[in-house]
Amino acid sequence: MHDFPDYFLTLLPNHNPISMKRILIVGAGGQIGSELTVYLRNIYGGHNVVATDMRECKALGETGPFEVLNALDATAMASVVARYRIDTIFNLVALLSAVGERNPQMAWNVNMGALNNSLEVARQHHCALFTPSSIGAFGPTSPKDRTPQDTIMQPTTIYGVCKVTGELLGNYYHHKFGVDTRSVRFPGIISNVTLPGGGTTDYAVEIYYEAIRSGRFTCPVPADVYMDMIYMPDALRACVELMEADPAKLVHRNSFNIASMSFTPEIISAEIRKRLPDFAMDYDVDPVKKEIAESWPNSLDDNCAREEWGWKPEWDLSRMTDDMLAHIRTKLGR
Ligand code: AKB
Repeated sequence: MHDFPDYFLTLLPNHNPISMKRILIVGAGGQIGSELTVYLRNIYGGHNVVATDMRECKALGETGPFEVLNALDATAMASVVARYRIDTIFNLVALLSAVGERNPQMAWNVNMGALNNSLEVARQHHCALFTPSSIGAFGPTSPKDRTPQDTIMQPTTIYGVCKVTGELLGNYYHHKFGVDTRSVRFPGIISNVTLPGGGTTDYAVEIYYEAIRSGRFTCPVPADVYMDMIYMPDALRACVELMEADPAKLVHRNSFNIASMSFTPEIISAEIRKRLPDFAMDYDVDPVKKEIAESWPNSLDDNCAREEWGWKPEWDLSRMTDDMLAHIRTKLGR
């Protein structure tokens, strides 16, 4: 057995002891990867989690191994996997929904190229593979409220098309080759370490920074559009809990709906105003983000994740708002 930090025992209360893993994170420099790397290193040990990104990333090299890796280079990916005797890959490479609409060809090439290489390397080197899907895998013809796990998926963005294709490919590699592929459909992720970039839900991160920085925010998404969101600590825990789940209990694999909170720009702004009464918000709606946001579900039904691997969110909008404002105040020195 390995020595794990004390909090580790409370991390997965309903699960078997955590297995030892040697993990590769592809695209570790982004919003999820920068925090997932540290989170996984705290659980599995720094030297067992290899962070990689296209660009040098000093901070990720301070707590464990870091390699510059282009996820579109399958040979280079396979060589890192072999060198570090990796058994689990987290592929986090993706151009997000709004930026994808500016260059659909590039979004397809990057998102599918990184996934395809991760699947093939996982197959050849007998690795498990986690790849996030998204609420963006749904589209205007999906049921809007409490969108079910298994339902119509006809997204109207290239990002969503990549996510649906990725889910199908993940299931295909599991059935055809026995690769242990698993995934969750992430809501918009709210965090205070690394900014997201190019997403439709990014406003829900930017609003907190601007609330502290200037006390005002111009919102690019219409006032009354609901989207599902999740706070980073819940998102990180979901990754580990799913990858540690007993495979015999998984009816689904790619990909699980998970949910924790759903709100509109007006609701999050009112929540901030409870703490900062002078906070003001106006709108300059971006037509691309409007169309995307309106095509996505208002909220997801996450019952399958709850039943099959014990998913349960711990953060709601109020608690997250307290935490976000406190962290960003410290970060900005205000
Ligand atoms: C985006 O807005 O594109 C992402 C997502 C919900 O997948 N944050």
